Amino acid sequence: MKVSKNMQVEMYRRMVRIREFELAAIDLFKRGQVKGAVHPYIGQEASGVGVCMALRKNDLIAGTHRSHGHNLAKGADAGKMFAEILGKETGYCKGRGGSMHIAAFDTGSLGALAVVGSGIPIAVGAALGFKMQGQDRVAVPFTGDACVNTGNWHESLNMASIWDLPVVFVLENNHYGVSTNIRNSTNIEDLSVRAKSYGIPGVRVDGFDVAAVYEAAVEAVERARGGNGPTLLVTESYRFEGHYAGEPEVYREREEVLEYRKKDPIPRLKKYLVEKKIANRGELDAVDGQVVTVTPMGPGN
Ligand SMILES: Cc1ncc(C[n+]2csc(CCOP(=O)(O)OP(=O)(O)O)c2C)c(N)n1
Repeated sequence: MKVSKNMQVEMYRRMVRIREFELAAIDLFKRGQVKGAVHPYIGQEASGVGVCMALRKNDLIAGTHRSHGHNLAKGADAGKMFAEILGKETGYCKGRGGSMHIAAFDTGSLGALAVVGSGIPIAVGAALGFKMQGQDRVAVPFTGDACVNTGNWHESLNMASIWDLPVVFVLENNHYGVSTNIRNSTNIEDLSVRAKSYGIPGVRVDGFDVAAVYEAAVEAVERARGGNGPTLLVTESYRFEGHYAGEPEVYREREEVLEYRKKDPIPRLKKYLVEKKIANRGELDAVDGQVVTVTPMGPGN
């Protein structure tokens, strides 16, 4: 599939925007300005952006405790998100939800839900609604790898499969559920094979490659929108930060983190765009410059 220059530069812009947002959120947390925890999406940007670029504005997403990136990728306003994280009335949920429960209905975000697996049946319910009302919309629940052994996950995949619901189940395998490596909780390496037991396609992509994620997502979204049922899309990724900001990370070696950091999706895309002469460095540096203006102060502060 040919991804246009504008599309690739937009992918770059959205990923940098998420990275900047998360760095600022970590900073606010460390300065004691955030009540509750912050779970950074740093390292996983290509997954959320690749998927959300394949969606229309009125398609819906449901998230997890780690969903700042999903919301921003779907087009949420960074100022209203910061305001929410800071518990302000001007936030998306009037400051009542905080970092882990941001719902941005204006951009199709049903909400981030911190109880592992709880967003999935909500997205499936939305998809059932679309089908019953004859709407050609798609619902996308984002989940982490720790979710694959929850009842919600299995029941939802089964129900979406038997009713051919327009869902794309996005499973972001960052290899850890808090401190537990997926190897210690699940006895298969390729999680996409689980799709087979529900009679739906299972696709596994490099979650550091935004174009690869986008292409796989376009195919799954078209399938869902065309009435042909759900797909399980596994994006192989890694979180570069701890489970939450300030978490001591005693369960993994520094070398492992540094090895994965070499796959960083943002410099990777920048290098690709420059080397293939799709965009010039100055143009992308300008994107970096624009995004730095994201401010934690938000509207009405
Ligand atoms: C039902 C339930 N059990 C346990 C927890 C505690 N908990 C919070 S995050 C988390 C791990 C989540 O891992 P994963 O789903 O892989 O997402 P990631 O944090 O890697 O993005 C757990 C077990 C929870 N929130 N909900």
